[in-house]
Amino acid sequence: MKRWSIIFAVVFVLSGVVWAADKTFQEIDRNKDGRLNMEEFDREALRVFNDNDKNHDGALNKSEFSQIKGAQSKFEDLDANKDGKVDMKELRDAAISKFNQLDQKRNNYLTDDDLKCSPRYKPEASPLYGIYF
Ligand SMILES: [Ca+2]
Ligand SMILES: [Ca+2]
Ligand SMILES: [Ca+2]
Repeated sequence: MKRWSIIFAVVFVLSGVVWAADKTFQEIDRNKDGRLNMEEFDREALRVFNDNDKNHDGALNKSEFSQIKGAQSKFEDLDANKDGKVDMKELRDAAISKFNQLDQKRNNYLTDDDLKCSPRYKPEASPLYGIYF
C-alpha cells in the first residue's frame, strides 16, 4: 500500500513538471500588462521552434513538428510552399492571420477574453497554441 502511494506521488510530481513546461498566459506576457502582443507570441514561438528543430536546419519537418505537444494546426496547412518543412516565416504568417482574427478591436494585442473567443481556445492549454503551431 505504501509503495503505491509513493508511485502515485512520483507520477503526480512528474505530471506537474510536464504541465509547467507549457507556458501560461502570465509567462508569455513578458511586460506584464495583462495582454499579449505579437512580439510576445513571437518570442515564445521561437523558443518552442528552436527546441524542436532537432537537426538545426532552421525548419521543422513533419516528425519534428509532431513532437510539439499542444500543436493544433495541421502540418500540411502550415507548410505554405509545400516543401515538406515549416519555417518560422510560414508559422508567423499563419500566426498573424489568427492573431488578427481574434484582435477584433484592432489594437494589436489580445486579452484573455479575446483568446476565449477563439474556436481553438482550450482553458488548460498555453495561449501560444491558439495562435502559433
Ligand atoms: Ca504583454
Ligand atoms: Ca529541422
Ligand atoms: Ca515550407
